Amino acid sequence: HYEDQYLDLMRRIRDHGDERLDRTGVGTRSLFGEQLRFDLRDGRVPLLTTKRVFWKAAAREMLWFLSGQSNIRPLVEQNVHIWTDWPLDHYRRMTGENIDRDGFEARIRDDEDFAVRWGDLGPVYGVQWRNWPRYVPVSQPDESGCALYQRDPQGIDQMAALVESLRNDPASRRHIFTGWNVAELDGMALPPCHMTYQFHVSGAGELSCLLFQRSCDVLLGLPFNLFGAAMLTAMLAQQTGLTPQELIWSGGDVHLYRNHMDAVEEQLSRTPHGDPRLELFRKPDTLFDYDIGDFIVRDYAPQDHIRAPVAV
Ligand code: DHF
Ligand code: TMP
Repeated sequence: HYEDQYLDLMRRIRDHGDERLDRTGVGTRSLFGEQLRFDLRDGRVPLLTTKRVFWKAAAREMLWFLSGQSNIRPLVEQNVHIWTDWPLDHYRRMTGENIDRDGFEARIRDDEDFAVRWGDLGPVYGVQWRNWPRYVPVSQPDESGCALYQRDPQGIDQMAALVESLRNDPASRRHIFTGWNVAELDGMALPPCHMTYQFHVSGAGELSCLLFQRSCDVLLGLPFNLFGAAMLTAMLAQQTGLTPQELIWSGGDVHLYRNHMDAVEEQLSRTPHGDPRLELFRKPDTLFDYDIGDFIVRDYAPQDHIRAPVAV
């Protein structure tokens, strides 16, 4: 079963991972440099069956990335809570106010000014994907070649460029987009984890995705990241007249948090079953016109959700 790779990775980190103290203070066990491969043909999707994965939340997150936004407000409005803890932590530290999560989300939802002030994650994924900063000269270069540059409000749309290159130059080895904008990492709530995506078109018109993830929370983050990458590959394939072939996931620091160990044991006691398929109902005009109702996962009958705390 495709999911055995995931469970084997979990087991190997549990048994052989290097124990270390991480940024969050929770502590992890980690392995460095791992790879997983998943077949994407005929709608196959690497969605875990040993626990319920809220794939619609992952899908809404991917659509939010594609919209170019970085404020959590649209996610909160759709009852997606996965990004709330970081702005919430920032708000508590800046104001000293001990607001709870529901109260914070209610203010984000009901008060636009509050959302603008406190709900933004900085220039994360969507901003870099759709609007990577570009600078244009506004003065003639002086004798040493120096000129003044101004930020062009219209940055580089890496996703639109990707669709174009897949269509017009399928054999290219440069089908890449990345969120890792070194100059802007400081302003991000978290530097991108799933940071670089490369695509490959086979001679037979099949599209594969290679994702590099520098840091991976195997229990909570990875199930979302795998679904997101498979969904993105399906959308790109549909837009460019290709068929999805394979997802190759590769991870840098691949870890289990110490406070996830009971959840990990529970999940490892279960056996994967089933063969869910991702289906797209319609073909929107562009990569940026999908909405949540365009996606359905068939034959997904997972085992119970396993609750675990996220390290902030
Ligand atoms: N930090 C850490 N430490 N781990 C992460 O996985 C992570 N992921 C981020 C941001 N920062 C992170 C964004 N993605 C959950 C899933 C994905 C995600 C953030 C959080 C999560 O908590 N999932 C739970 C609950 C999902 C829900 O309530 O909808 C899960 O069981 O899948
Ligand atoms: P770091 O920036 O110190 O590496 O912490 C980021 C944590 O979030 C780390 O545990 C990896 C995890 N993560 C994922 O696994 N997937 C994601 O999509 C995101 C945003 C974070």
